[in-house]
Amino acid sequence: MPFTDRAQINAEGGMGGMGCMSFRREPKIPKGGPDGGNGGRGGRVVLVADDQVTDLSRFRHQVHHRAPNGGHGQGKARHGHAGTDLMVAVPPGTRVIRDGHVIAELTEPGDSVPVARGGNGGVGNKAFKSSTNQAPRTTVPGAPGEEAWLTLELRLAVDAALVGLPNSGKSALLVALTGAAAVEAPYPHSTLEPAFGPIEDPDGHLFLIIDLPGLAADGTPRRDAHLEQLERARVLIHCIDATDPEPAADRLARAREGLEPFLHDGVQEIVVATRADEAEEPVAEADVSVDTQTGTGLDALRERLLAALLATAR
Ligand SMILES: Nc1nc2c(ncn2[C@@H]2O[C@H](COP(=O)(O)OP(=O)(O)O)[C@@H](O)[C@H]2O)c(=O)[nH]1
Ligand SMILES: [Mg+2]
Repeated sequence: MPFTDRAQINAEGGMGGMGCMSFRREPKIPKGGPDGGNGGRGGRVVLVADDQVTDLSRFRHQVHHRAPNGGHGQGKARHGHAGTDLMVAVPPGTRVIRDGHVIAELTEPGDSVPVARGGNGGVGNKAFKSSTNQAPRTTVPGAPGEEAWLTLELRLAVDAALVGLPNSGKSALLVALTGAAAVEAPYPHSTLEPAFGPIEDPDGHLFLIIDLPGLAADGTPRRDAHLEQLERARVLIHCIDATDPEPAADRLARAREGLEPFLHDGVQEIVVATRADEAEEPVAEADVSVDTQTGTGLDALRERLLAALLATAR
């Protein structure tokens, strides 16, 4: 399933259970009073961030999420049980939007937000007994649960992003920096799919790097390319092909223009000339030159990247 960072879901709280109409019936008590119990309240729908979930793709086919109903009241003044909450797992980094307003950001695993209340339980006839009405036959049914349409937007907590024009060596660099296994994993078939990999500093802190193949050759953002995932990136690793005869400054400017709408203030950029092994001359605009064939420049890049990540630490 392709990487999905946006979804619409419908959440509905459970119905409240019905109030019960019942009269006490026992052999030695001919005229027992009303003893119908109340209904339980319906369950809520609660979104909870779970780090086992990596994106929003499951919601393409699971749109409706309805919590269990409350139990019905019963005779002998027994109340119905409350409906259990329906916990819906979403990836950490999910923003929850209702009626155009952000109602929650579920950043850390375990963060949660109720999105649809359960309906109130009904009222049994026992509750209507009064001095003037000893045998009420009145009950109140359970109320329907709250219903809401929600937009979910995933903004991954990526630390750095590999960006650049197509064929600028992003994928090869992600593999070289973070290890191929991480890259091959979830979305191998489309060139528009982001790939991920971790990089570790000497203290063992992990930083997440994303490879975002989102620009067309002319520098314009491609549709459905998930460039919104740049929102949390603090460092851009801007790749530029050192073997391309077109002036590097022009290519950099083109890519920067396309990326601009997706960047926030304070993001740092490291310009990396790739395929240095095949290049005739070095790229003057580059901060680092690398070549994934022999590994030249990778340590220098790693050092620079970690320094930039620490300088911009969240
Ligand atoms: N010789 C050489 N080839 C490279 C290097 N980095 C990438 N390539 C090749 O350049 C092409 C484009 O690289 P790729 O990582 O797919 O670019 P992307 O489109 O930006 O992800 C591929 O054929 C890579 O094998 C490098 O350092 N040296
Ligand atoms: Mg690629």
